[in-house]
Amino acid sequence: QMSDEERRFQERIDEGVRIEARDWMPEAYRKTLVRQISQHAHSEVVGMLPEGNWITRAPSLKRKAILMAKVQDEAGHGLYLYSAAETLGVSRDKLVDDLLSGKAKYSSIFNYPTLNWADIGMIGWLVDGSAIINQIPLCRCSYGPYARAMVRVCKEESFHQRQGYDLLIQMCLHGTPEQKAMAQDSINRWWWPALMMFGPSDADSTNSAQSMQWKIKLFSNDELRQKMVDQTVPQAEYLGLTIPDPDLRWNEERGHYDFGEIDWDEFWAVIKGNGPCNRERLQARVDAHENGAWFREALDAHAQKQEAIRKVA
Ligand code: FAQ
Repeated sequence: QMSDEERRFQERIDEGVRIEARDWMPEAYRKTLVRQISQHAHSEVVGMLPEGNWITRAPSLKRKAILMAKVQDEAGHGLYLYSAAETLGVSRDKLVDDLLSGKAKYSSIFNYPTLNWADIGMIGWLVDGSAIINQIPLCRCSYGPYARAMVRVCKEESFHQRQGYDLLIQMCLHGTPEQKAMAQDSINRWWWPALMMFGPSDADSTNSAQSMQWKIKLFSNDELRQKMVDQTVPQAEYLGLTIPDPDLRWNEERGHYDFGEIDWDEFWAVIKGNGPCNRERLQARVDAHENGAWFREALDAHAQKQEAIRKVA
């Protein structure tokens, strides 16, 4: 049973009114947004690790500069998103604590290792590519601060996607047979995890119905996953790479590609903390936080000193 306030809130959503931080909102709406936005922020931050792993081994100065800029952008995205979450009355310290204690989720994709240089192109092409497909609709979601943060994030993600594809064009169309083989090995490992980024199938997506009613989500997990497949298959053909799915074929009647079943056991195992790199990723964040303690303490001491000076004056 909806209260009058809740009914009015839903009417505003249905009319396409943007909800702002100071507006009344149901507690469950606030909670859902904190969950999704903080999970998104954590993904950006943990997402720096797989690519950061290759900065010292980039094959040229140009590629190194591009990769450093991209990884820095992800840090920036994390910061915009933590700020968007803070407008909902939760502190960034609390959100970071939840990540470091293993309580909060972040995207499953960042629990896979980057084993060769083609993986850097593959992450840009497939992972940033999937991220854009998922995030473009979020620019129109019902919560103003999240929607506005997404506009800039999407512009940067689209540059990231292009740099990944450009890297793979170099390797696949202008590279040696060994480089092309490296790219094929990479897509063999990243294809399925990239499809898993969109979340469980609609039948198992517990949050979807409510989030769609509130226009936090505008498309279902399966709809966006289909969009990713349809958009990516021709790009793989151009690169001359084989997508590791024997069931993949164009369905003239549907006007979409049919594709094989995701290994859902693998998906849930990764989400529950048992993917190939979950422990390593979390440990890297815990170490970074502990190693940064002196800096937070120094900021605190500085603030207290300034406060004392102000009081005397
Ligand atoms: N990984 O009911 P649903 C990036 C959880 S892009 C982990 O369908 P929902 C850019 C879900 O939280 C990646 N957990 O959930 C970049 C829920 O658990 P809970 C980040 C997942 O929220 C590129 C449960 O499963 N993007 O970082 C995943 O309605 C390159 C049931 O699922 C975003 O976060 C998963 N893949 O839909 C950075 C986008 N899927 O909380 C660096 C915003 C599902 O009930 C380098 N988020 N779960 O315990 C969303 O659009 C949504 O949250 C979905 C999930 C679509 C991810």
